[in-house]
Amino acid sequence: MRVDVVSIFPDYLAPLDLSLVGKARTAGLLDLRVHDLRDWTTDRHRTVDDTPFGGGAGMVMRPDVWGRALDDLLDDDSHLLLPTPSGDRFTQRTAERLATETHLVVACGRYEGIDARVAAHYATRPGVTVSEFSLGDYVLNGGEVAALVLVEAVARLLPGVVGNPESLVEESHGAAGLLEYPVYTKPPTWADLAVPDVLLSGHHGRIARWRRDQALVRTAQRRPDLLDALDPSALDAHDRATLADAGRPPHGAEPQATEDPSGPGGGSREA
Ligand code: JB8
Repeated sequence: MRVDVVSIFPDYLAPLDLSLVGKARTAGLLDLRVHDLRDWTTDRHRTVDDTPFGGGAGMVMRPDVWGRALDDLLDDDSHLLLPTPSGDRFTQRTAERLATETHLVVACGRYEGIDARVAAHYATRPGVTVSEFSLGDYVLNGGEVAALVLVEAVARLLPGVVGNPESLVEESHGAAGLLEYPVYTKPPTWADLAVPDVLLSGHHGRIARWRRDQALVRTAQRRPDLLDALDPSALDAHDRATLADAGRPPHGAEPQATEDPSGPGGGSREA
């Protein structure tokens, strides 16, 4: 995969030389290039911004400078990604889709953002997809941190980047739609805290069930919104019982009986 990142602070992207992403690059699995937007300025002061039409605070990035950069970098099969607080939420599903593509170009805005005609113009160019994306509901000073997040989330999904592909399938926000279970290693007691006995038992079936229950209860307690979004077919009867015990029956489950005046057997349960 080829990725181009354009920024007025290219040094902000230095962490992409390190760790897993750095290894993916040196291994030839990821062709990542970071560019200085000012390389596409034409004036003596290398100006990238100007005052907003209509007035208001701050400065806006000029479309002509961005246009020269993007005309150089985009090809006939490119995805232009624009970090912005008003974009679509970036999720693991977004990363999974992007990991199947051939060329990503990330345009990092600063100040009050990039002139809106840039996204509009490239959205009409054949062979180019434009996506505006946001990491979450908070405001950064520019798109660079979002570009770092995007590249790391996508790069680790590229074939051959993560040594053991099994570590990709079990993790939080994977296909299961649940948070990860808690993990432990040696020593078996630390700070007066013991590792749960089941994990030392060697009973692989019981361990798998305990981990699944932990994932369900944690998700119910911490991220009930994820449970509401779950495909009901992702939960079996044991899963539903675990969630009911946690006080969070899954969406669409019948409400839990509290006090039934008709007594046992007199309720609505079917035969
Ligand atoms: C100027 O919060 B953000 C974000 C903030 C920004 C720009 C881009 C992204 C450009 N401020 O994701």
